[in-house]
Amino acid sequence: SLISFSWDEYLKESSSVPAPPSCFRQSRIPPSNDFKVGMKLEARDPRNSTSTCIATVMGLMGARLRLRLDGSDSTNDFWRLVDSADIQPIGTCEKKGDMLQPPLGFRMNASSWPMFLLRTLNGAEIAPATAFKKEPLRPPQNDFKPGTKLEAVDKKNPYLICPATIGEVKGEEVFVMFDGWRGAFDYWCRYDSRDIFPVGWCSVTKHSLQPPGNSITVPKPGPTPSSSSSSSSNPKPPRRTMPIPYRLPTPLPQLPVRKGIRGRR
Ligand code: MLY
Repeated sequence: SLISFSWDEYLKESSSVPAPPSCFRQSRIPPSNDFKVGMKLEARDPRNSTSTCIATVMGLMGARLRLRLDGSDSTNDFWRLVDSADIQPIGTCEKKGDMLQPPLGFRMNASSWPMFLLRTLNGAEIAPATAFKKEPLRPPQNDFKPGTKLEAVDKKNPYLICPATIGEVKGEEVFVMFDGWRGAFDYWCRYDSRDIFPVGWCSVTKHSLQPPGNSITVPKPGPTPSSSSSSSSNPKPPRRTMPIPYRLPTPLPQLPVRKGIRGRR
């Protein structure tokens, strides 16, 4: 049946639990999104983190903004939360005695930057200071536990937030595993990353949440019955998604071309 994804049912089916909200560097009450498409602001250049640039809001989803650096092209858009420390009101940079920089890959020659800056800001809609929310504090330590569930940004498709599982915890880092995607999108990040969210975040902020992928999961190879077991009090080991072994038929059947599947990333 074509019913939408439900965490309640999914957690029961997988007999798993959400990572506690206190583990995340996210507000307990998610911030409202008071930005509008077209508004301008200052943003740290993701490709050159020492420089502050002018950016335009290209889109909004939940508590996130799709941003484009003025003078850059449409292929380098990025997403930030409204309470990200990477964004600030126009004028903040100058107040600190810093200078606004052209983005990495500025499409004109550098000498035209001052005039470009004047023109891009002339008559522009400036995001009000009240739309920028204070970044939440980082939790004092990495309290994530393997096997617990969360919602995470797919870094290869950063407009997407997906159901995921903590695979490993090592020092200040966690391994984020995307449920049903055979490990292809998994990544390590810091425990205080702004790209990971407690279960329910998308629902409360009205951000879309992808359903899990359809790759089946199999338990990680563990100790064989012959080897003596020592861990009886340990938490349940995380389940790793693995490819199903298969043999290609010969000759290969000609599959119909499905629009929107081929070539999408
Ligand atoms: N381009 C891919 C998108 C895959 C997304 C995977 N995430 C949700 C973990 C596709 O079209 O299938």
